[in-house]
Amino acid sequence: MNYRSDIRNIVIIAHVDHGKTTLVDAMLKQSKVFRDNQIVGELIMDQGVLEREKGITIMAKNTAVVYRGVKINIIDTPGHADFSGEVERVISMADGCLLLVDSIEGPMPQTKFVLRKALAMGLKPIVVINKVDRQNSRIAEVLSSTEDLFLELATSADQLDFPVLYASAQEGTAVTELGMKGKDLTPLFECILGKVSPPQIESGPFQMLVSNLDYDSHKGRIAIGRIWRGKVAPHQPVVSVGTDGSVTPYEIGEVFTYLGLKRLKVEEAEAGDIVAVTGLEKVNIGDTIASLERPEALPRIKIGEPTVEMTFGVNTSPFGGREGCFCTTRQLRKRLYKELETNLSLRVQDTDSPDTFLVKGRGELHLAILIETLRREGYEFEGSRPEAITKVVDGKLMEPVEVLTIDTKDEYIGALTEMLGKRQAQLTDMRNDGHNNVRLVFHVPTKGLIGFRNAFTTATRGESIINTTFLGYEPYHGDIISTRNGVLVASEQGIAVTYGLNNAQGRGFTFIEPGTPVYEGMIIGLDSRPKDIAINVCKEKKKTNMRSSTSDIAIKLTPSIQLSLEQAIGFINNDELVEVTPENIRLRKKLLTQAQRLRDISSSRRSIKK
Ligand SMILES: Nc1nc2c(ncn2[C@@H]2O[C@H](COP(=O)(O)OP(=O)(O)OP(=O)(O)O)[C@@H](O)[C@H]2O)c(=O)[nH]1
Ligand SMILES: [Mg+2]
Repeated sequence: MNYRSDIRNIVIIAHVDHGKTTLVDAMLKQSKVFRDNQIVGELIMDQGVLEREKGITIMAKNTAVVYRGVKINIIDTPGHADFSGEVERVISMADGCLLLVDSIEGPMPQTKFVLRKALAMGLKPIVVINKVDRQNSRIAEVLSSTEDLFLELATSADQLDFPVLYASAQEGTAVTELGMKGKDLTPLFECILGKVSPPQIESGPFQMLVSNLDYDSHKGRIAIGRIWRGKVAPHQPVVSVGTDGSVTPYEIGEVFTYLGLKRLKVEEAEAGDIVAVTGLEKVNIGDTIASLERPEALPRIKIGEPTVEMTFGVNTSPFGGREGCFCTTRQLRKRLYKELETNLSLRVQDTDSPDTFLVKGRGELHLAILIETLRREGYEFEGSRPEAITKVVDGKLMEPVEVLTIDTKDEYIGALTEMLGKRQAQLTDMRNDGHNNVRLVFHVPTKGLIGFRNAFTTATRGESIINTTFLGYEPYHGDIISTRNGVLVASEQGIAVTYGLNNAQGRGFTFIEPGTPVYEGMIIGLDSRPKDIAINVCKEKKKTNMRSSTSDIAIKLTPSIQLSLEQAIGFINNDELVEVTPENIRLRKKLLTQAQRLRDISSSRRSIKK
């Protein structure tokens, strides 16, 4: 075995918001990959539109910097548990990892999840306690709980011997000893060079594992991954080895390596490096690209199973097809199956109904991001309520369970434990810092978490932070009875008017403003009572010749509640749907007329009696 001392491959892992992308910013800026006058902004790697809007990383991405003549390939990953599949997808490209831990929050459930993955892959971790510039940081405690985490997860003694750095990604500084004044990231770069092993390479015919795909309108499909053996050059004949071992011959088009945000065209790349190659029209993530003489497959990437499912179907509402560019079953089906090529933890299945598909993901946010992406591309469709995916093991029904961590204030403990009790959550830990801040940890079935975030934000007035991570499958805990109130349903098609909406506000909250087109069966608000009620929100006030002193006073409506897409899919019940178009998100009853809904209730009562 040989080593390539001119390269290091690292992946940056952490819980959500602990500062991974900010640290990559600082590494890029300090390694001078930009021109002096170039304006690059913040969170440079978060280039996706939704990443920018939400301020979170959704896709793992590659970049590289050069430090003292050594190229450091850096992979930034998302920290949100719903995108764990991205970490699993790219982790095999690295030899070492930077494990970031927030100096106040300390190790969180996702810190544990990603560290376990990294140690299982045999990566050499460097711990970076980040955000040391923050007031109230608890660095000593955070370090000690990080050490505990390593003790719990390490599979060999040498994994306990990890270097620790104290950093402020925001200020672009890192130091090796607490109390030292940071100047720049030199200590971090030095630590990467000194502690992360250079890539081990095997000489012999070319072999690379595809970890990502990209598209270019001229170049076509671009396969990205690490070369494990040999060399690759433009026009080289190769094969791709697929899931079933099938071998497809290709000729490499161009070869690129990374530097900063650019891909550099090169004449040759060698084992140990991370490259992008063109010319392989049908290659997939997980496939191996290899030489003709030794077409051997590398181990495929292992991705965790999805835990939540919902249906996507053609929009069957009376407004169907009005606002979208792509509204047919064929278009929706094609787009969903295409998504599988890059969204590895997603699953799509046809169902008994030809215009409905079952889509499975790693959480509500994972599915919501997909819906939002499709909607912005011009797709129009309807989605059902997300459900936890159960499975039968040895004849026993099992369901997914998650660890729920809540950072909140003392005064909300009562309300939260009551809400969560109804959702079958069990409190496993509670820590108070003596300053009115408390961390609550629960084990809760995934089904109990669906729609919980809405209720949570309202109950804690937006003052608390919620995090979830997948724990495992446990025997089914029993059904949860929906605690949501009934909804206000439009009883007629037309345009909602102030007078009609005012009547509706007499019953509860409304979701639409006057002037909104509605159809019979569309949900326009939340009832203050448990039962649904149909209301004619298009009804105008009767015109009379008589002026009455009170009734002519202009009606003032309470502003409507605008549900975001994520809130909408968490809000609906099983007999309801979310209608998604590029312009609107509407909620509706599956059965549109009141007569149909009444018939349905009485027939389900009859079947219960039997
Ligand atoms: N005070 C302080 N804030 C920081 C520091 N590093 C990051 N932040 C802030 O923390 C927030 C999250 O930073 P990101 O870099 O997006 O975190 P991330 O780990 O990439 O988040 P995800 O990719 O969504 O998991 C941003 O508001 C940053 O400005 C730091 O060293 N000090
Ligand atoms: Mg990020």
